[in-house]
Amino acid sequence: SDYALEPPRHPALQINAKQPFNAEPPRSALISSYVTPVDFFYKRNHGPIPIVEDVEKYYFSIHGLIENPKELFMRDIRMLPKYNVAATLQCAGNRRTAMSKSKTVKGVGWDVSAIGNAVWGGAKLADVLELVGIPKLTRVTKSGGKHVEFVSIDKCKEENGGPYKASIPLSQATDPEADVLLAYEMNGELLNRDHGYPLRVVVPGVIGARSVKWLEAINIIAEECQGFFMQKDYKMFPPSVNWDNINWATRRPLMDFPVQCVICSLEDMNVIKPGKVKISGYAVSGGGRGIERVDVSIDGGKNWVEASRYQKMGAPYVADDISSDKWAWVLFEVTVDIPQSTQIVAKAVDTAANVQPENVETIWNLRGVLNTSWHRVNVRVGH
Ligand code: MTE
Ligand code: MO
Repeated sequence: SDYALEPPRHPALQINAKQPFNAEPPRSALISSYVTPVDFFYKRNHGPIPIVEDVEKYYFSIHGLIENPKELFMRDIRMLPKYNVAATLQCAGNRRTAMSKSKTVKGVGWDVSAIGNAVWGGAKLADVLELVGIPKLTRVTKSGGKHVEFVSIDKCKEENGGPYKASIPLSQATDPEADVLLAYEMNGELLNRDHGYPLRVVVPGVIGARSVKWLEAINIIAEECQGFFMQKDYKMFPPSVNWDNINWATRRPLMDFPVQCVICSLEDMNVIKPGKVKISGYAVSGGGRGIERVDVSIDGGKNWVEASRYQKMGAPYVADDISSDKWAWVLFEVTVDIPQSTQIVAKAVDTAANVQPENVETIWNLRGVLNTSWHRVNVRVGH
């Protein structure tokens, strides 16, 4: 079958779907290091993993509304200045299983680990586009191009056997500060097959769906990409919209993700001993907004204490040339005294003072995207 040549994967991953392969690490793995090891990084696919046999022969084309279409090889990309960008990738479906418990949603179920923080190495898309004559900070090309579409090698059933694709605005693609990469490295290693070998897009601060893996072509287009994952998926509808009355055209494709925060040191309904407990997890916001504060409650959200936050390089990968951590998550921790069975809650505030919704019901949507409600874990205190 098409799935006969899938790459090996770590046995500790929780598999949410086999074909296409969708898996996440145990939540505890996310807080054991600031940079998520590649083996434990969630894998989100819509088709079989493509095989690129000969990287020397691999190329992608840049075409569409530009004067000089071009084919670029890996050596052309490697010749450009290389940047290491620490960026958290999060699937819009992260925490979908919990949303489905409120009322059923459609989509692959995910616990809290459809997210990871990696150091991506590659060329800036802004530099690549300059190679084909599009200057930095361009909003529209002479021939009317306003969006940059990424087309993949992989094939998926949602596209009727066509390639996975997505687009971002040209203004973002040509902005060096947006740090959009064509990445060939992840955590200092050659990108592996699961994560887009030999070349993928990384759009920091934006839902994972726009970071197209296994790049086949870049298309400069006038309107945003009309592909399934831009137009018929990955949009957020109000709770009143169901599968009978949905009108996809009324909503924009999701781009920046909102502020998110999750406790990773506890599973729901862990039994713990009474006394001091360290609560830890991750917090992140989209669009380059940092985390201003993480609040933790040990009484279901009545009283709060502030957790401490950190971003520190360490194993498995240390880089000294990362210019900014604004696209990366913070890990948080706080030690609290828990005398009896209770509900522990965490929520974050980003640097634009955005806060998270208290309950999942208010943000319920039929596709189960962007569950950023306060994260709650129930613990039972036993002896
Ligand atoms: N790119 C291709 N070509 N095919 C895909 O199925 N999935 C997207 C995105 N890029 C996908 C893709 C989605 S929905 C997410 S969340 C991220 O890749 C996941 O990236 P990862 O598997 O490296 O964690
Ligand atoms: Mo995703």
